Amino acid sequence: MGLATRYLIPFVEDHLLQILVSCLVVAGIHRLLRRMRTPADPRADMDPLSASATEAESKAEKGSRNVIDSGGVGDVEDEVEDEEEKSKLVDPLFPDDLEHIPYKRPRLSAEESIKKSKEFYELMNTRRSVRFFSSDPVPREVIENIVRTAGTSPSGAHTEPWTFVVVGDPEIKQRVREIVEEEEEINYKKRMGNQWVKDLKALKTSWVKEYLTTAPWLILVFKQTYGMLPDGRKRNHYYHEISTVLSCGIMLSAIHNAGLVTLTSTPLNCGPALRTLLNRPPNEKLLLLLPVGFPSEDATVPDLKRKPLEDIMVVA
Ligand code: IYR
Repeated sequence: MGLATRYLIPFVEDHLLQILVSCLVVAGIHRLLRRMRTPADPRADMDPLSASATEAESKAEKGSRNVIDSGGVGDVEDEVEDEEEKSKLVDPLFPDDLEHIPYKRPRLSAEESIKKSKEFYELMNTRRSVRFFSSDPVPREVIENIVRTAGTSPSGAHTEPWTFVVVGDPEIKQRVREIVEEEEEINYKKRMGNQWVKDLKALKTSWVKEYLTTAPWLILVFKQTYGMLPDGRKRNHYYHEISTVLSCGIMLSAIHNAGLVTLTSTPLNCGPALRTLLNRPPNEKLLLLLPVGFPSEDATVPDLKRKPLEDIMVVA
């Protein structure tokens, strides 16, 4: 007590201004550090195609605060609404009294089921990623059926957060190729790094993408990060990334089933330019670029083996 009266109080009285200024500086630094620790946009590492999206674009994408980014795989925090957000709720996706109707599938015998699952596996096991395409035409109706099939995919709350842009026009294909090759050259030379380029060497990939102009069709798959209501308000698209990727898996099966080939190409950093070229709105982000057609006569694929069942399945 004596010490406080003798030293502390006179010290505080003499240095009041300095103490106040120091407190303000410390509070400022604390705020700055907190901001720096706020996690980056979780999409940044899941959306390489849009990696060069501008600040303005990402702001537009986040839009009004009632749109929750639940594109990833369900971080609880993503789904939590605060009071302010609740007051901006839009109408629910479906009426509360939405009818639930009976659903049945023909019941196969065990033998039939084994036979069919084996046949489907054998069909899918002949699928390969192909880089050499024939320019032979493929009827548009086939592409329409493939897109319809992709559209049967499950999606978060049935939001169907996908857009499939189909390109058959040679001039647009040429522009797509130019955009992709320009970025891919930088990717291979600078962005991907030595290890990645080394890992791909045997696959004979490069930044030259002839297939983008040879294949009769390109399908560009966009995920919709949120939906737009007619009045301009935004609607949450839950799990937009995983939903769209699921639709892509179904699409790959549909392409293969139609006797065609594709290449699951994911050109880094081309998303914004391709979105602009194709006049897609800011809520759409490119996920995959699929050339679709017949393989060329002299097409080859690397002699790769698939992991056996024992290596991919664990019975717990
Ligand atoms: N996106 C590049 C590089 C590439 C990356 C992977 I992983 C591949 O399996 C193949 C290619 C390209 O399309 O060339």
